[in-house]
This record gives sequence, C-alpha cells and structure tokens, in this order.
Amino acid sequence: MRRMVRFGNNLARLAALAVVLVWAIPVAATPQDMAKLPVFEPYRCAVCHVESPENGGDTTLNPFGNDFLANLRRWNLALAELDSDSDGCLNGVELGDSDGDAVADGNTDRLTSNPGAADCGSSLDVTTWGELKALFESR
Ligand SMILES: [Ca+2]
Ligand SMILES: [Ca+2]
Ligand SMILES: [Ca+2]
Repeated sequence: MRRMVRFGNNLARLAALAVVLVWAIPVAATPQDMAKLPVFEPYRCAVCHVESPENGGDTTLNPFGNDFLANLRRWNLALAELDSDSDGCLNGVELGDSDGDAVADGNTDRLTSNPGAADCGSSLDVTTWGELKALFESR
C-alpha cells in the first residue's frame, strides 16, 4: 500500500513537471525565435503572435507565426516570399529583408508593416515586387 502511495506521489510530481515544461517552453522560445528575424522592431512579439505577451495579451500565433513554425522556426527566402497575412505584401518586404538572407535591406532596423497582420502600408505590393525581381533577374 505504501508503495502504491509513493508511486502515486511520483506520478503526480511527474505530471506537474510536464505541465510546467509545456507551459514554459513556448514562453522561453519566443525571444530565441525573435532573434532569428533580422528586424523585429517595433512589433516584437506581435510579429508572430496575435497580441504581444509582453503586454499580457494572447499568445496565439498569427498567420506569420504559423508559417514561421511550419518553416521549422527559420527565417529564409521561402518564408520571405510568402504573404502570410494575405495583405498583398510579401513577408520579406514587410519584415525589411526582401531576399530572406537574414540581413536587413539597406539600413532598415524597423519593419515597414507587420507580416502577421493585414496592414500593408508599403506601395510595394506583390505585383510590383515580382516586376522588380524579374528586372534584377534579367540582368
Ligand atoms: Ca503580408
Ligand atoms: Ca537581405
Ligand atoms: Ca502585413
């Protein structure tokens, strides 16, 4: 009987540890994931999340966050060429790294708009970007 109680206590501790780990891992991963992006100001957490956890908001992933996760938490050309939030601006254009090489375009240190929210404020839309890209590729 004593063995059963001890086993039950250990099982409860293990379950509690699992709950803590599941809760802690996504929170710990956020700054590391953010550091993989060449530019993340001014949106910070809101680049990937519906709202910024820093502001006590929802930690649900936005469309860009889902694509970043599906891309194995990597920022690259494949992700830069997507328009995760379907607002007409490619992720790379919104994020300020149009070729997805993790080096910001020019001296950009701020996002032009959020790749996870329909807020494309740039005049450089998918069509314009495609035309510009074709121009450079034809050289
Ligand atoms: Ca977009
Ligand atoms: Ca770049
Ligand atoms: Ca956007």
